[in-house]
Amino acid sequence: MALQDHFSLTGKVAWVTGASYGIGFAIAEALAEAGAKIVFNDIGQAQTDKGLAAYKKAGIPVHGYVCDVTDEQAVRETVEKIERDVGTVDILVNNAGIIKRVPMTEMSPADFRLVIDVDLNAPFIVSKAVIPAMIKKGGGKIINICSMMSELGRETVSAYAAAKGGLKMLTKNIASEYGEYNIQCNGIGPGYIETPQTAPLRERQADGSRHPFDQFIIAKTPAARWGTPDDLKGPAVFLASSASDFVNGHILYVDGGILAYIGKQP
Ligand code: NAP
Ligand code: GCO
Repeated sequence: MALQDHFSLTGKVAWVTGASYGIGFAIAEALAEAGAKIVFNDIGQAQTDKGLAAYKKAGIPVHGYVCDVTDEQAVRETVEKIERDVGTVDILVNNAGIIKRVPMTEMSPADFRLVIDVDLNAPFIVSKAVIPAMIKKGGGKIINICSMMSELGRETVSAYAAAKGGLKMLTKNIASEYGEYNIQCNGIGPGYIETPQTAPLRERQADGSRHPFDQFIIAKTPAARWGTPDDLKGPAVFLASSASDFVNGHILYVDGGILAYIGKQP
């Protein structure tokens, strides 16, 4: 097989969760460009419809489903619909996620549990739902969208860091438990990416200056810029393709070098 053919996803079915926009949408675009049939879901009909319109505008044929990824029954039913409408899921990208930025001592247990539910329990639920068919088919790819907070903490993101740290270890455990069935489970750890989720951290100040956190991230990133969803496209195609068949349990950080850098001297 020619080297470039290893990056082809032709004939594969890829499900990207929570992919109406943001990082998930960009990853779906990339997997489609590499030849995959794309499936996505969102939590409500309105958001799913917005996603369908966005994919249509981008010229990407997709199948969209309403599914709350924390609801195991809904996930099982969605897998059945995907298998009926499109085929067995070959590539799963556990992208759906939320964050709540609250000082831990002020955070309610309910909010803590909600973040853990979406960012950690849901990847377990969705992976559990697709692995049996992957085993029957002879293999598959699972990509969990981790975070800088899989490795680092910071103020106000205790639930998110706990979830993303757990997601790193869930990734390693799926790789360990199902590698013998030719299932590769890896993570992508984006740095700070320009999406709606980080918009509050980039808001211009009243005097037109950059948000203090924005300035902080620029100083902490060797590339001296925020990432964009497009920066994640190549890594996602690599981990979704046969080019990474001997990569398993790895978290690929796409962070512009944040984790390697002490930060620019003020
Ligand atoms: P985003 O803009 O907030 O989008 C998150 C997506 O997940 C939305 O489409 C959202 O749908 C969906 N979602 C949330 N809860 C869901 C549920 N229960 N069921 C189904 N869908 C659900 O986030 P993003 O910035 O694109 O991030 C995507 C992933 O990358 C997340 O896992 C995030 O933690 C991770 N990440 C982001 C960054 C960053 O800097 N942006 C960096 C590292 C990792 P609704 O809009 O309908 O709620
Ligand atoms: C935050 C940000 C981060 C990013 C991302 C970094 O509040 O610190 O939202 O958590 O979303 O996870 O990798």
